[in-house]
Amino acid sequence: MASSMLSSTWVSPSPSASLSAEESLKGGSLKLRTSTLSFTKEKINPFTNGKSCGRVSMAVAVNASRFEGVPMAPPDPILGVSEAFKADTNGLKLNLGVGAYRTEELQPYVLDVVKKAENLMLERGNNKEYLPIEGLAAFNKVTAELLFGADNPVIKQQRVATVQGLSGTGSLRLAAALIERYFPGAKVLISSPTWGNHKNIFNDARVPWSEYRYYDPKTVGLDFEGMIADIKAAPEGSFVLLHGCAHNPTGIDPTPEQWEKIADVIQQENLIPFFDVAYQGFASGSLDADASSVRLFAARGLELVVAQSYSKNLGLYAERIGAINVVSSSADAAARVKSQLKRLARPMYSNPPIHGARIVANVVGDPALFNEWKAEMELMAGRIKNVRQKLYDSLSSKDKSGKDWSFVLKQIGMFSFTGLNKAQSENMTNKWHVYMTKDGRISLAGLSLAKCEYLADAIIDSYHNVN
Ligand code: KET
Repeated sequence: MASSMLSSTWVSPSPSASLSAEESLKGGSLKLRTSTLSFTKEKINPFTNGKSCGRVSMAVAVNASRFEGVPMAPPDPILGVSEAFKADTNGLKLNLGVGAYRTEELQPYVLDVVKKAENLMLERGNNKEYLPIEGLAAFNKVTAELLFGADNPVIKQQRVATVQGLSGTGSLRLAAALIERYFPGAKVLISSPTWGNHKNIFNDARVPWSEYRYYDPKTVGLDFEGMIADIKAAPEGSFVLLHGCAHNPTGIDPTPEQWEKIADVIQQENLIPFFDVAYQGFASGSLDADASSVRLFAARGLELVVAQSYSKNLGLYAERIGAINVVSSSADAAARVKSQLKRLARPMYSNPPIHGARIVANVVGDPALFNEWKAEMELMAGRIKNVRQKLYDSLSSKDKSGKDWSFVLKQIGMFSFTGLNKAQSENMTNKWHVYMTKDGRISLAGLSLAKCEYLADAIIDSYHNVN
């Protein structure tokens, strides 16, 4: 009977908890049950704004929702922008929110190599059996090779534990779970600013984090000294989250010399590098050049963690394909780490999806398709470079204030970090129908040459006329 199923299991009460009264008023459809549970220790739940679903001290009508204590969540700062964009009926609207590649016609793009890889699957009559917990072996092999280079000693010596993950996000989440379980109390240092979801991932995994300086608004460049000082000050054994290339949201990467210095400090201070590689090939157009930061750390014999994503570089956003790689100092440690990653994955999602893994394995594992992929990626990276140049040209010619817009050209990857503040970003959306994240980031992958002038007008207006 529904009225007797009052959920007291959401927060387990202390042994002193007592159900003090129960009333069942029969008559009509109304049944009331009044109960009081007392808890010795009240837990503060960050998601419920102080209203606990478990603490019950009220009269509940059976037709009232058991989910009364669940408040409305705010829209996601990045994916929520796409939802708002869809709802806008203005013909001028432009979605520069999520980092997703569009054609010059602003249409989503499925790479030709992806279609070819999918045709191969059909020809081969591949089945849909469960994958092992660690994912598709052929994928795990090629993904580690793509990252480190096939001849890298870390691969030859079997020191990399690679587990297929639910794209970049799921792979980061798995690594966070590993940190939470085997490095209790260890902190993750993240750049300020960073991709919005990093904080969510570590919060949900209950891994403490703090920020290191990264972006200097005065120079619209890297605050290298601040970054080094903050990393140096981190407690020994902390993880340092680094964007392998094409830093999101700033588009500002350290130079090769700066990477060496970052590695020096991490090594000296006994910290653990943790790379997020979501844009391999998208920064420079070259897969190898974009992996050079990770390879530099591996070449020093450091142990490191690397999350990979194929959302952007193969356009496999919705296939949720990526990997977590943990480089250990011995093959033995790597095998143990892998066993624990599998143990963490099994109760979370059991095993990963096969479709994207097969696409990657087919493309990277076939020399002809691999070369075609590289050409298509250069094309995508090239289109973004073209709109970057045109946006800069439009801003420079239209804005008569003398402001230096050259930072647009210096930034790399899918994004431009415009320096627009929250109110200015809101003006971009409310007045100009340009959808973007409120931190001032625009995705150039969602911009066409034809829309550059319009966007420049919107940016100039927002920058000069809104405080
Ligand atoms: N790391 C970074 C730095 C990143 O920008 C993204 C995605 C991811 C990981 C994860 O991507 P996945 O699809 O899980 O492999 N960023 C874009 C999309 C998003 O926010 O989910 C974005 O910043 O627009």
